[in-house]
Amino acid sequence: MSTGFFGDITTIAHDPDASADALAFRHYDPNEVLGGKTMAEHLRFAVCYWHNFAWPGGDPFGGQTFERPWFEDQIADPMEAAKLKADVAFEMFTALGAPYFCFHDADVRPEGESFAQNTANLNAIVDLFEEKMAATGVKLLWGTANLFSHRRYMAGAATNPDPEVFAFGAATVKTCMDATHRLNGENYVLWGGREGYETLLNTDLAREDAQLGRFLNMVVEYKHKIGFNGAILLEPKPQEPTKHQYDYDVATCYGFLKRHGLENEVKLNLEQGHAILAGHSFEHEIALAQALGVFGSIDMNRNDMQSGWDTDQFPNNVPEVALAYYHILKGGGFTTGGTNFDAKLRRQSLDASDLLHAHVGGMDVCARGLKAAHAMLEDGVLDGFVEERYAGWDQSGAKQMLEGKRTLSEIVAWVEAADVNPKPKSGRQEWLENVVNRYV
Ligand code: XLS
Ligand code: NI
Ligand code: NI
Repeated sequence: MSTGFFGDITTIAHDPDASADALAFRHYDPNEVLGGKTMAEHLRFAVCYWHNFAWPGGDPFGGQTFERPWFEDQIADPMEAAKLKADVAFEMFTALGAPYFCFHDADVRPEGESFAQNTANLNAIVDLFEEKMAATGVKLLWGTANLFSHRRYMAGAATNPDPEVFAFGAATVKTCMDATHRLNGENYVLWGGREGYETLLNTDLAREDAQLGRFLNMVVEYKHKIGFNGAILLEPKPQEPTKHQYDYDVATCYGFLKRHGLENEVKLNLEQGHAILAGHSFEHEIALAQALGVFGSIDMNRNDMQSGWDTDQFPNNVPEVALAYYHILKGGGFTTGGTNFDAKLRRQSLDASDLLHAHVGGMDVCARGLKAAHAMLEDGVLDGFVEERYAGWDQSGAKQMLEGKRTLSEIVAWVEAADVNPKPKSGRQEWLENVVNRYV
């Protein structure tokens, strides 16, 4: 029995010729094959629970704008509300044909008075999810714990000066990992929302680093203990909500993982808007994570160029998205990861159909980006140029330098004997940009 929230819409089809206002995919065809994989297999779309079903539409100057039948002001029993929310959520995943979803504990279950009550509430919803996943075929891309909304976490979870908060957070992560494991989640994400500081005047950086390192090591130990085969992913973000966050960007996270012996255990979930906040581009973060062997998954969204906030808008810039997928495909594509829309409506987009249009548009933008990225790789023009640019390193003398077989003095001898006198070559950036422009 449908909740009727989306009217009579139950599925959205691929129809390139659909009329302007019709809900249809113009570019995303889950069955279209690119390089031996379907688009669905390449993109591995996930719908997030929090922005779509838990967020009331507030901003710093105003509260709730959305009226949803499962919100507190509409339904007295919070567990009934959570169930209705789940019904609507699965109706949306199904209508979109999204293979995956993602959630935080706090998005899906009512907040209890105690840890035990939170766990019981979560487990009741996980029972329900199990049934719904079996009935619909929708899978879990990742689960996570919300260790940032409740006031107990105002000074962080793992990095809190109070060990009781650390313990409460650790216990909560265990229950969320159990839930993710039960639901066959393919990853477990940790976004350190308040793992950072507001002022150095009250903060001990060395202690907080040690606490965060121990916390993540416990997560990895527990993953092995329960035999969770998914990937553990950290999600970098430089600031917001705190002034400075420890998981600043890919480079910072990699240093942290190395320092705590976790670089082979933990990978990264990269978000478009977070890359921009850190002063990078999305493709920079993806390419660096690939280069360091820690690429895991992506949170797809975009920021408003003017605002300087993490505005979590749906993507609509095909060239940008194409370069992101270019680096993903170049690294071999997703394994456990996927494309999670960590994106929300604008607060004036009140209707149920706005939720659908937002995702349909986002999925179409990703499909266009993927097609362009695949074509760029297949034609090999860009890759070929890069290979040629580094070709000198294939020569034996050059190899010896890189492999540590030549000292500085030996290099001097070689430079003198062979009269080494390098001639600069063009990097051909404008031509490369023109090449990209032909695909997007
Ligand atoms: C917030 C983060 C958050 C994570 C999951 O900025 O993107 O939504 O993806 O905790
Ligand atoms: Ni995110
Ligand atoms: Ni974000």
